[in-house]
Amino acid sequence: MLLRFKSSWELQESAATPESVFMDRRRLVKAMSIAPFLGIGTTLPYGKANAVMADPTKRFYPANRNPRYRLDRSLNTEKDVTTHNNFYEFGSHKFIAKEAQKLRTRPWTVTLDGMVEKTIVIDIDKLILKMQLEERLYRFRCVEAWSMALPWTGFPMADLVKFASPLKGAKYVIMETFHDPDVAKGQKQFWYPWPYREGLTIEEATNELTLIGTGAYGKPMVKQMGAPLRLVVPWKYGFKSIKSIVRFTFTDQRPVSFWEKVQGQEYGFWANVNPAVPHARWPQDTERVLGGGGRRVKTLLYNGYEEQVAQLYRNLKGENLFF
Ligand SMILES: Nc1nc2c(c(=O)[nH]1)N[C@H]1C(S)=C(S)[C@@H](COP(=O)(O)O)O[C@H]1N2
Ligand SMILES: [Mo]
Repeated sequence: MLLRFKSSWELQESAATPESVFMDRRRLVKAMSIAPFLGIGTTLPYGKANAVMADPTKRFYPANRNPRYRLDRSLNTEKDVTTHNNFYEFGSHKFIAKEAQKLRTRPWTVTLDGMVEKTIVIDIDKLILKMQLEERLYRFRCVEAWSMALPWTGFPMADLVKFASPLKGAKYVIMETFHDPDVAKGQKQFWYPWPYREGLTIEEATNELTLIGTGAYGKPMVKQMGAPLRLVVPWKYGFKSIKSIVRFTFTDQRPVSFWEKVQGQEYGFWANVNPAVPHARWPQDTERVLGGGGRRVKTLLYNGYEEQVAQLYRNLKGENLFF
């Protein structure tokens, strides 16, 4: 059935779906005007209107690449990166991609709270619309000694911190993943302290490298990689880069993160990459490149980002900076 464009949206709005799914009028008009196949006043198949509504941020991809961030190695293929994942909510192995498709990423609400001027609760698409997306090529290193290099899309976390207006006394930001054991069966494993939680100092969160990832390979983030938004901190071990975030809480207390609660001796707060400091279970001097047929390369201090981040840690004495 063909409907006039406007009335197809009206039909949507009267449907029994949570209010938060719907874009407000202003954004709707914007979304319409940028989609070349959707001329206002023309007709379109109902299904297409639905597709735009499903992820109205699609039009921002691919974002312009920021040329400042260069790699010393070739990019992994999209397949390498989307078929080998850590996302314990969907299973404690690497092949969770199919299971992760159960995650519903629209509607998605993000809360910014704690030591902020005023708590903000915002729809993911409204949040992304406020931010400037860009593409960056980064290395990524898991503590399990595998690594990859990929094009992320996202926005500087510094912009999110600014938007949140933290109070002067705030020193850390805690991030939290969704909690829905019916969808994410891994969250039925009661011995883990769900939801997944991670933290950064405000200085780390506002470092130029720190991204809130919304996509990769020129597309919105796939679910197994932590849609619709995740952290990307390339100088730290992978477990710091928390996926599918629903909450940012500003605080003056250093948080205890998910893996630190599980095994504090092995996974600490700082978790900066350092080839000279072996982990209890994995030596860290070299890493296996995903999709590289077993190829190993030397691991770099701060994963190669020493220039951008070393100053964050200069005055921290007596801290275990590397786990
Ligand atoms: N919510 C959540 N975030 C997470 C994890 C997880 O299990 N749950 N695993 C972490 C670990 S150990 C790594 S190495 C990276 C993996 O990201 P990737 O699957 O995109 O490579 O996600 C991190 N973020
Ligand atoms: Mo990891």
